[in-house]
Amino acid sequence: KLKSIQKILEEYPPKVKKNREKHMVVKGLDEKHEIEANTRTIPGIITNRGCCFAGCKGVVLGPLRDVVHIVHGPVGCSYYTWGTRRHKGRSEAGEDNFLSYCFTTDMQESDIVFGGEKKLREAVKEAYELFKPEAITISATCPVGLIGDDIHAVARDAQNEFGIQVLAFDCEGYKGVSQSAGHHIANNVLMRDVIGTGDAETGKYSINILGEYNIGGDGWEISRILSKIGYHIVSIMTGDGTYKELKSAHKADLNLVQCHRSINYIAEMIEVKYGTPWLKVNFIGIESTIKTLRHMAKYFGDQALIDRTEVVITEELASIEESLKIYKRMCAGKTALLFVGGSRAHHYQGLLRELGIETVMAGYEFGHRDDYEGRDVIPYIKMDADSRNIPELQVTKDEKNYRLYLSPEKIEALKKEMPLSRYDGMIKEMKGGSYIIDDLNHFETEELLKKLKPSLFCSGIKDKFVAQKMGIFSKQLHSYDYSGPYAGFKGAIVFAKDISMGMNTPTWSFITPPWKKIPMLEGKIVKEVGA
Ligand code: CFM
Ligand code: HCA
Repeated sequence: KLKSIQKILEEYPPKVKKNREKHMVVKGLDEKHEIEANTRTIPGIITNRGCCFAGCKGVVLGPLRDVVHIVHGPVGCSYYTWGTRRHKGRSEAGEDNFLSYCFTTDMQESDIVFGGEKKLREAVKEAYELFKPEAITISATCPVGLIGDDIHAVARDAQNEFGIQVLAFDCEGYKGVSQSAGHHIANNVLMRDVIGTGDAETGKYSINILGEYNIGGDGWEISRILSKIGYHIVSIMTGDGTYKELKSAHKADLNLVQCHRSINYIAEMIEVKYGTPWLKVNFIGIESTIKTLRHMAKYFGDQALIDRTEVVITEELASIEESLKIYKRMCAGKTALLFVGGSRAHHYQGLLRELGIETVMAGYEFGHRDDYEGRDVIPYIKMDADSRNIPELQVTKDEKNYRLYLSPEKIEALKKEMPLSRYDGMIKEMKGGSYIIDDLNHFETEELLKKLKPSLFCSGIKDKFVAQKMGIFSKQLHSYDYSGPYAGFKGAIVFAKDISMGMNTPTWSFITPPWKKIPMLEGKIVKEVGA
C-alpha cells in the first residue's frame, strides 16, 4: 500500500489494522482491486453510516408523495427522515402530496414496556380518516423489533377495514450493517405488493427511472430533458414519485437505473418477472448525460428518436457553453476527495473531470463490492450472517404480463455497446494511484485531508465542518448544501458555479485553525534538567 495509507493504518491496534486494510485499495497496485465492503463497522469507530430504517423509510419509501408514511417508533426517527434528505415533490391541484407531514406513533417508555400495537392501530386509523391517502406505509424502528409489536397484523387489519393498501416494513434500524439493508427490504415489498397491480396506458418510448430521488430537484431536470426528447415516463422510483404510477411500472419498455445500490433489486426482479431490461445510466455530468441519452435512443432504435436526441443535445449544450467556460477556468488543476453513500462517489467523478478536477480518493459508506468492482464479482461475494438476515425475494416469470420489447438476439448485440443489465462499478473508471476507501471514518478523513490537501472535499453533514475548520472547502453531495439541481446539463452548471465559488472564495485566507492560535497544552519549565 502507498505511504499515506500505511501511515494511517500504523496508528491502529493490530486487529483494527487488519480489518481496515481490507477496505482500502490503491488503483493500479494489483489487477483485482478486491475490496471488503458491506461488512460491520468496528464498534467505537466514528463511521458516517446510517441505519436500515433510514435506508428503507428515509431513502426508498419517503419520496413517494401520495402515500402517508407512518413511522412506528420514537419521534426522533421520524423527525430525522422528515425532509432532511431534500427529496423534493410537487403536485398538480387536487393531487395528494404528504411530503411536508411527519407521521409518527411517538413511542414512549410505557409503549415500549406494555406494547405499542394499540397506538399504531389508532395512528393508522387517524391518518386514514384525516387524509384518505392512496396507501399507507408503516416502518419499524429499533424498539418495535425488540418488543415484538406485530406491525403486519396491524397492516392487515387496517387494509381490510379501510380498503387501501397498508404496507408494513421490517426495517428496524439494527437490521443489516447500514442503510443498504433498508433499501433491500423496501425493494422487496414494493416489488411483491405494488409493482404489477396497475394497468395504466403507456405511450411510445415508455421508461421508468429507477434510483433517482429528486434531491435538490435532480429528477425534475432529468424529466425535463427526457420529456423534451419525447420519452414517456411511466414511473419514477421514487423521487417526486407516486404509488399510483408505481403500480404500472411493469408496463414500461425500458428501466433506467441511476443509483444502482439502492434499487438494483427491483431492476433485476422486473427483468425476471416481466422481461424489461435495465440500462445503467448516469445523469450527473455533461458527457455522462449525453452518453446516456444516446444509449437510450439506440435501445429504442428509431431514427426519429435518434435525430431528436441529437437536436436536444445540441440545444442544451449551446445554452450552457458560455458559463461552462468560466467555471472550467476556475476549477482547472484542482483535486477532490469524495466520500458519499453508495453511488454518488462514482457518479460525480465524470463531472469533476470535465471541470478539470481530479478525484484522488473516493469511497462509499455502504456500497457493496459490485458498486466498486462491477457486477461480475457478485457470484464471488461471501454471504455473512448479516446479509443472510435480509430476506431475498424470489420472483418468477409472470406469464400474463411478460413481454420482450426487443428480441433476445438484439439485446445480446446491444449489450456489447451499452451497459444493459450491467454495472461496471467505480474502480474501473478511476485513475492509477488514486485511493478507494470503504466506510471511511473520521480519523481517516482527517489524516487524508492533511496528507492529500485537496481543494474540495465532497461528503455529508457529519464531516463537512471537520474539513472546513481545516481550511478545505467542503460540498455536501447528499443534500447539495441546500442548492441544486446538479443533474443534467443545467444542473452541471449549478454545481460548477457552487464549487467554483466555494473553492475560490477569499474566506479561506482569513481562517486560522484554532490549534494554530491557541496552544493545545500550557505549562512552564520550573527546573532545568541537570541544574
Ligand atoms: Fe443512492 Fe441516493 Fe446514494 Fe443512497 Fe443515501 Fe442519498 Fe447518498 Mo445520502 S439512494 S446510494 S442511501 S444516490 S441518501 S439520494 S445522498 S447516502 S450516495
Ligand atoms: C441517510 C440520509 C443521508 C444523510 C446525509 C448526510 C442524506 O443516510 O440517512 O449524512 O449528510 O442524503 O440525507 O444520506
